[in-house]
Amino acid sequence: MGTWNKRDDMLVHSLDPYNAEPSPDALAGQPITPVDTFYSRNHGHVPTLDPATWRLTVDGLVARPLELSLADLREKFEPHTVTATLCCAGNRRAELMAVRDIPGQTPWRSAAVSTARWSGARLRDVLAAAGPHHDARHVAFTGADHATSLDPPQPFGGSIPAAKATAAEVLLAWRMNDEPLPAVHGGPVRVIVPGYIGARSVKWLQRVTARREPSANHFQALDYRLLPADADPAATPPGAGLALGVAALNAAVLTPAPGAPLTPGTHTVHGYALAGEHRAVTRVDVSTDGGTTWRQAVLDPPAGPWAWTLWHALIHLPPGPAEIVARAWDDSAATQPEHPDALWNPLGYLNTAWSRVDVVAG
Ligand SMILES: Nc1nc2c(c(=O)[nH]1)N[C@H]1C(S)=C(S)[C@@H](COP(=O)(O)O)O[C@H]1N2
Ligand SMILES: [Mo]
Repeated sequence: MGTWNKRDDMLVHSLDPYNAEPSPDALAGQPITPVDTFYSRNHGHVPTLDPATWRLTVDGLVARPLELSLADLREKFEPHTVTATLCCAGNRRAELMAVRDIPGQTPWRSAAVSTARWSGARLRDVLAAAGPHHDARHVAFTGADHATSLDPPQPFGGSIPAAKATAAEVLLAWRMNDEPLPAVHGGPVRVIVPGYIGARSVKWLQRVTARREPSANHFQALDYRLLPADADPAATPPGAGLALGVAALNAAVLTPAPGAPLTPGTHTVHGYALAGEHRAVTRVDVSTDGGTTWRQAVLDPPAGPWAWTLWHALIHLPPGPAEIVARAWDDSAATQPEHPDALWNPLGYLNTAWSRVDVVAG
């Protein structure tokens, strides 16, 4: 067992803050990611909070501010379970960094993504108990951790529109895969915002605030934004660029691994695909000639409307080098862009380019 009870074969980008993604073959073909395999993305030290003394404050534009213990959440609200995929907005950043450097950011490969069964109370039920004002258009979350990259360190936070906050799938979760939510994943209680970038699923939740405007927290106002390619992040005012929320259509090859020595002949390619909010993955194409010809992958039925689509395809490799390429389509007939060059952005978010893996047969 590695750090935070993770598998020894995690790719650990940094130990503190702990940033690690699983070996891609550990995700392949597994609809639910075991807790010891689930990627983890942290901006500060993991806080260890005592579930017995933990309290959640619900405040802002509400008629009745609340202070809730974990026992209150369990006893006063109906429990719900949602199978949801979390994907970091920086997933696949390494391919953007190969186009042009992105200093100071984690070079995530294709596995900053995982799926779990999350159980807890619906955020909308908790908000309803507090009675939000009609002009509360956003719901902000604040965590207990402090981002060590900021001077002075600030708590991690973010917000989602009220329309999403009151949707049935958004949870205040205290269980992950039917176990108590582990500290590294935000225990005792975290937010789960299915269909949004991972950053909005705030861990170690302390405060839920109904607001007129989006959160002013660094990670909403300045970070997790899609800036134009020519913008200087250091000179960008708060709120500039596009605030990332809804996740984007994406897909990646999980196996075979890049550079894998393979025998000529038939092999199975495994991967995942994700659609944006309220969209479904309808097709995944796989090519072994860099995208000149394609065949369709077999899609596994997803574990629910908020879970990834796992897929596999049989390929035939003649002797020699081959480039395996995958791309997904959604139910609006949108597909992914061909090259990361077209997507490069100064903070390195949302690389949704065709996934490419070079292998050699022979
Ligand atoms: N409080 C807090 N919440 C957080 C973060 C964090 O650093 N602090 N990281 C966010 C990001 S960027 C992602 S991708 C997910 C990662 O969740 P995981 O560590 O459970 O995989 O948590 C989000 N919630
Ligand atoms: Mo993230």
